Amino acid sequence: MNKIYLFDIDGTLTPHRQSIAPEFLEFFLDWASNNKFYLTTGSDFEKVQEQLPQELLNLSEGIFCCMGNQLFKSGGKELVYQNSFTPSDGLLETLQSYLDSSDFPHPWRTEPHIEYRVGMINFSIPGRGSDLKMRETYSRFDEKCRERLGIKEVLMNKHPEVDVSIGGKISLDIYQKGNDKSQSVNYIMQHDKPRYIVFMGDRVFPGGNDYAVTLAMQRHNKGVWFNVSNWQETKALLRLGTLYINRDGEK
Ligand code: M1P
Repeated sequence: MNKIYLFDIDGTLTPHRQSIAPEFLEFFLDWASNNKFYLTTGSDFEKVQEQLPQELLNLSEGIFCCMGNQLFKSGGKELVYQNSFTPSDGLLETLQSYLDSSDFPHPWRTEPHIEYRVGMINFSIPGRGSDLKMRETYSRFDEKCRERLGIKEVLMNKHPEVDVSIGGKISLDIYQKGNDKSQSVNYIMQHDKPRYIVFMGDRVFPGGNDYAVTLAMQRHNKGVWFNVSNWQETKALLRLGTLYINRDGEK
């Protein structure tokens, strides 16, 4: 197999925590019928199913959830592997201290603030129950105060056993050091052995949760990646891809 595509979901195929846009879905289903691709996300499979229709999941080679700590095949029917992660009491105490000290107003918050997923936890000051409006409110607050960046830096210094990344708009993903999205690339390289991988994500920069994918691609010396701002850019890139023939002589 020559080429495998790998896509992040939130911010790449869909707006954050929202369903795929109908006009993109139509295009992507057609594209997906002619190309091999995997999905990789910080979210759990339940959220993936909320955002992408089963028809599309069935066309994928696999779905890496929870930062690559869980892999499903056959559209979600077959669990291939999963990792476990138990946060230490010290880590949970540090998270609680941030909930106590954050300047984000308490009345605007909704529980839970910690979501236990396979191989990771997700921590959110405004809470996982935030509606769209509160997600935007916190996102603006965070852009101004850089709260999540501060939390990430402190957590990684104080708890060197974990890695922390900023995935979406209101939360941080926390998992055992090294158990990040690079697991997706390592799996594909070992099992599919493609000549190269094409990756698209919206957080391909140091500190972003897609960055580890590109580091793994560099280690394997395979592939190209694109940092996109939204699904419209992903669509434009996929359309461009059909316009040229690459050095392997394939479209
Ligand atoms: O997939 C990207 C991120 O999507 C959500 O982020 P947020 O709720 O902060 O916008 C979360 O599921 C997060 O874990 C995930 O990395």
